[in-house]
Amino acid sequence: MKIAIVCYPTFGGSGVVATELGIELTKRNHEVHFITYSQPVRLALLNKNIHYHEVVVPEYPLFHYQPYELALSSKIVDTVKEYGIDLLHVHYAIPHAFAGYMAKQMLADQGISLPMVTTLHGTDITLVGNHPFYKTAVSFSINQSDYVTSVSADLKKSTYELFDTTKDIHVIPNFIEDKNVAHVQCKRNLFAEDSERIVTHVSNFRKVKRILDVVKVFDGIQKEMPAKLMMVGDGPERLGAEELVKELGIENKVIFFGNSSEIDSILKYSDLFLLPSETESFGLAALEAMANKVPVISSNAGGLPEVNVQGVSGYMDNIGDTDGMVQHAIEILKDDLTLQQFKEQAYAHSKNFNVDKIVPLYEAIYNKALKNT
Ligand code: GMT
Repeated sequence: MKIAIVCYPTFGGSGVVATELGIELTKRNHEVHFITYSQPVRLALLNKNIHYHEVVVPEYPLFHYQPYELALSSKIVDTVKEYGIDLLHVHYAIPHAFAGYMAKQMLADQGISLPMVTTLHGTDITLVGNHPFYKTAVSFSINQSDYVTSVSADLKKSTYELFDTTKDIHVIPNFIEDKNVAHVQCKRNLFAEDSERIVTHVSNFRKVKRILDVVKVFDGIQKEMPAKLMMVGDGPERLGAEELVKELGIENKVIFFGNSSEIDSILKYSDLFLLPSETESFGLAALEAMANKVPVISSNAGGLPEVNVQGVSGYMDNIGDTDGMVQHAIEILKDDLTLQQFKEQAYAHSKNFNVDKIVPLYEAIYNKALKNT
């Protein structure tokens, strides 16, 4: 099958899911064409079945806002015609599903049918898409998609609650490769003493991630045992977190890495992962941690209870309950035997989301879309 994937080319979240999915599809003999504004971060073009088509939006002084959707829908149409694409899969509703719909219409006008699958990822529904300025167009694009998937049952529920749609939504969770591989080099001794526990957080440091809670929980942990905090990622809340770290006098225990392409190597030597988010449709970062044998302390927001199992892969507390999170973190980190048990349990649980179980669910949707559109 020839599949065009439209996504954001970003470090985490929907961009990573879309890129990893595309790469996996090529291993299953599909031809994949990424259409986006820059090369997806995790995409290495080493495979004859992977193509990348850049959407260029020429700057013109008349436009206060440059018309990305227009350039994207034109690019989709041109790519479909040039390469004989069978199906379009858009990740993140805004504006991709809308641009996809426009492309479908332009192609239909030329007698070409293009089935479109839309995957809802989270903030396109819960935060951004729900804004009154976008809501009408997002409802329309969901309803016009041939098939709609969401990354958790919770996100599916929110979509029905927030949008005017009765569309069938298929839940296909985020997925992960088996990370129990020896080739990732462990650089633990560069950052911490053997006696210290390593606590890690990875995100885009947006408000929804509650970065200050990460620092507060770590502060509680380091009062009870020697520990270091690895802060991986970058975004608007970083400055506030750095200030809180100084205020608490724990600068020598916290490392801000910025964006990193060495997430697996950092997770390999981590003992605990913190994800106290305000909202999280799934929590891919938590799953990546578990796959690297790192137990997770998270909030119980959104789809996180579908990923983190209380007392098994880690613990969950209410949003903002940093005291509860500290207590649960200490419960996991208190001795080597307990920590090892949680590490193994987290890893075992991550296998439920193995790429070989989840990617065929997307293929099944593609087959249905091709048959029924
Ligand atoms: O978490 C983010 O802020 C990035 C965001 C995105 O849209 O790229 O991630 C969302 O999609 C991921 C992949 O499906 C999910 O695992 C994240 O939970 C989800 N983020 C939120 O819902 C906040």
